[in-house]
Amino acid sequence: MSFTLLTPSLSFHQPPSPQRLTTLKYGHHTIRCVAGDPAYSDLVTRRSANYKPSKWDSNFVESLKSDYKRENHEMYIEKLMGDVKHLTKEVVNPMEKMELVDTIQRLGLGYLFNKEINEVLNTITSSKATIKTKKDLHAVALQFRLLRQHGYEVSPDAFHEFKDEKGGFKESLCMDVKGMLSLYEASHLSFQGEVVLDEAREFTSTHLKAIGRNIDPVLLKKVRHSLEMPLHWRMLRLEARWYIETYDEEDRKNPSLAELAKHDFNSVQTIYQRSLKGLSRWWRDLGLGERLQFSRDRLVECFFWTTGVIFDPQFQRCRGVLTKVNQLITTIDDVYDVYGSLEELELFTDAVDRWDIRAMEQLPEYMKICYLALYNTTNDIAYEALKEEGLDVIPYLKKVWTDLCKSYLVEARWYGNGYKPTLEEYLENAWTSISGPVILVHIYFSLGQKMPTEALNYSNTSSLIKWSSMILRLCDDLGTSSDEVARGDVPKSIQCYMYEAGVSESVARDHIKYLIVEAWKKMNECLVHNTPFLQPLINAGINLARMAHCMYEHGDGHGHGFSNELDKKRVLLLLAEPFKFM
Ligand code: 0FV
Ligand code: MN
Ligand code: MN
Ligand code: MN
Ligand code: MN
Repeated sequence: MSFTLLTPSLSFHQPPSPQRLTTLKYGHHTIRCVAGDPAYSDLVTRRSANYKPSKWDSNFVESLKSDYKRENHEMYIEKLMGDVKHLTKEVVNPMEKMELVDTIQRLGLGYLFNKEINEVLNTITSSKATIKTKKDLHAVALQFRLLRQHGYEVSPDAFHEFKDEKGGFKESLCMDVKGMLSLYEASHLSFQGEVVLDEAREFTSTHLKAIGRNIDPVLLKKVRHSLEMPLHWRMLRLEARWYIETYDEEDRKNPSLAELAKHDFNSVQTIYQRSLKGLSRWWRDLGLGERLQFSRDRLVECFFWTTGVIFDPQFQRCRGVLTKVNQLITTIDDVYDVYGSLEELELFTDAVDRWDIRAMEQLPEYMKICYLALYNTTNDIAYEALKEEGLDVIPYLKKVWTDLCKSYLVEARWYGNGYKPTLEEYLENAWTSISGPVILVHIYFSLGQKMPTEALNYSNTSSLIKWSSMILRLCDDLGTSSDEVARGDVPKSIQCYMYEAGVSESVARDHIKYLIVEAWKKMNECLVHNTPFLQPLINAGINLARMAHCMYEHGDGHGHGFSNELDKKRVLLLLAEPFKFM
């Protein structure tokens, strides 16, 4: 089989010789020994990240239980589903149709009404009715956002209507808070070169920040929420949770929608709970976290990532795979960044590249257990794909893991040599070393459908994987690099830019935030011209980037294991606390 998954082949010029002798200084003696020998391990100095133990007791996790029983509400849910379907047909006004679709999606119900949503969007694109809305900023912006989100070709030219003769947005728009908010949200779906949307984002954020309290309180709440993080960047399930609560405060809410959203949220939550309990047992039985005390034991956080990336209840198998993969990435990343010596890391990288059980022999004890956990878990994942879909995915899984380890090694060598890469050089390696390709390729083969392997080489697919990973990397650097650099690590994007451009940390951080916005534009371009079978992967790519914003919004959510109360509360809302019914 020949394939060139995700073009860049990482530089890995010197394949290590497993028997290479290493010279270590011990007092005034010089000792020569081989990495992997017990004597070697006693002599090498190791870093520590002082990661704290998991905040989530496995007893607590494995006893999670919801009072909500879907079986008791099945008939009623059926009726509510009917009500909503009926509603999508009944509403004729194009503006109301779009608002209905938006509400359905924000309540987290979009996945239940794909057919109805597509019907609505098709009538909107094909009817002349929308022309009437030309002067209504909210309508134009909402239409743009919905159509673009769903991959329709749509131009932002309509926004020029709202500019004055000097070429800027009309100041009078400031009175229209709802329209400004819609334009702000729409501007985050821009492509490269759509200057009018950059201007819109600038204009609306400035003016939305300045609005006073004299507006409708629910609208004010929405404005603040959006300024904190735009809708397009938000993790879907947490957004659903927030919106369900906010929707209850609306004067014009539809009771069937409000009820259905709560039932759906609670049912999905029970599915997550069951899955998390099983995964917690898997991790406990594996015992890897316990053996490798230096590494992050973050099963619950890894599951939280997973629900953000793949939320549909139907993708249960995929969530299982992804949680395991996330935890393995987390552990192996710590081997490279914290504990392993350069010689050991060369050996480990070589062993992964060989993908051979015999390669384990060359490794020190602590790496053997790690290697076998990776080897067995990956082979189990591949076994499932072979059994269920008749696909041999080992070459693909092996390739992404090898690329990841090679990119880790590049960083370890840079660190070892005190080398300071340019930002560009760093990023070319770092979008791989953040593990996005490992995550997305595993998702691709665990969706429970026979996925065409060639699709991974389509330029649009590679581009999606690259830019999603890039956002993950940049957000991670914003959240984690202060600690990393303090304990000893390669300069991350922020530090690379500081050295290169001779600027302060705060200027460098702003530059990284700018790069995130640019990466989003490239990712948005992947929303169009795609084949339907790639849709779940596209969603996962976008959701991975959203998760990155969510995880690192308040610092290092993953490494610190949600030590701040706000983050902890989020996990509980998502995984433990159902909506109550009167
Ligand atoms: C981040 O850690 C980390 F471990 C990630 C993102 C791996 C797991 C990925 C998911 C659960 C999505 P860290 O900041 O140490 O990563 P780098 O690459 O900066 O060492
Ligand atoms: Mn790393
Ligand atoms: Mn790390
Ligand atoms: Mn590192
Ligand atoms: Mn990091």
